[in-house]
Amino acid sequence: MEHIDSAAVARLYRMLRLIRRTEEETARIYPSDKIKSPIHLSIGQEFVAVGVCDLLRPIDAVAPGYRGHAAYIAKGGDLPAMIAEMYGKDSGCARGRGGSMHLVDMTAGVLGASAVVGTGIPVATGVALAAKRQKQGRIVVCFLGDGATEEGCFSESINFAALHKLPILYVCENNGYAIHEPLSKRWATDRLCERVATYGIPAEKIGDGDVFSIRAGAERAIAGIRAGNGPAFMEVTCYRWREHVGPNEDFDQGYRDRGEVLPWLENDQIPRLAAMLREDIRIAIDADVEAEVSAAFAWAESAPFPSPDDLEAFTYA
Ligand SMILES: Cc1ncc(C[n+]2csc(CCOP(=O)(O)OP(=O)(O)O)c2C)c(N)n1
Ligand SMILES: [Mg+2]
Repeated sequence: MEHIDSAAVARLYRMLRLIRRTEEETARIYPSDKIKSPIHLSIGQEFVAVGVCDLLRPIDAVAPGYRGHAAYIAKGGDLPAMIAEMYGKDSGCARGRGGSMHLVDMTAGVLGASAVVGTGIPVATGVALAAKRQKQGRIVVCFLGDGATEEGCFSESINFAALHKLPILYVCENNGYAIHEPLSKRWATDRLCERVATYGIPAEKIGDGDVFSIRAGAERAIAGIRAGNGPAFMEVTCYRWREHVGPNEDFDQGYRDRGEVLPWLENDQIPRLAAMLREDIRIAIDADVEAEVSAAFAWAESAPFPSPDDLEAFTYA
């Protein structure tokens, strides 16, 4: 591991911890039914969004999928507005109409997510086309699951982005499953990066679950994108610790074995980075994160629901 400065460790640790604690709190509250939307937690996968988004500037954009809490928070999306959105409140980031799968914060550069697998890919590609034409140096990062690579729009979009040299980084969070279906039942080969490379763009797999490796990989990819060389692709191996949708574990469901998660628990980047920090710094970060998370939930809880008079607002017809 190359030298990493302590400010970067503290920054990455804080973000990992903020996302983890937000999602743990979401899972804890979920059975109370105060959270009105389905939730797809990224617990265990946070390091992907954190490593990549650490390199982005406010003007850059990210496109999260429906498992999007980590990308939203890591890009600087408003946390109280995200929690209020899950509570169905009017002050939610989508005015309480969308829930967890439809996060958006255009001020922070978080493009609106959707519940439909893969839909962020062509949208992010279109935003990258606009960014290229606007010539302000803006780049786009599109997060997608391994399942989303099976949608036709994935191939169409990367071909288009490669042809037009668009400033976009596609990041595939390969957690090995689409709902309960493992890769072995879906892909004839797992050589995803080779498939993508044939479109004429650099494609790198990061398989060690190390937030610094991901950050370094993203740094290489983004350097090329910012230099005007066109798109790049990263495949990051990760693992979903909880059930596909909902707050619980699901190792009793018969489609995967608890043994699969053990190396990932061992590799958890949060205690790893905590151990790299000076004790007093870590304690201060933890306290700060707890305060931020509880304030966000308290604000969401006390916020008003949308008025019934607004039932037909924001509809096209
Ligand atoms: C177009 C479409 N097809 C099917 C579904 C049902 N569905 C919801 S999530 C999902 C799995 C997607 O897996 P992946 O892209 O690997 O993301 P992960 O859930 O693992 O993060 C499917 C098939 C959907 N929402 N949209
Ligand atoms: Mg998946």
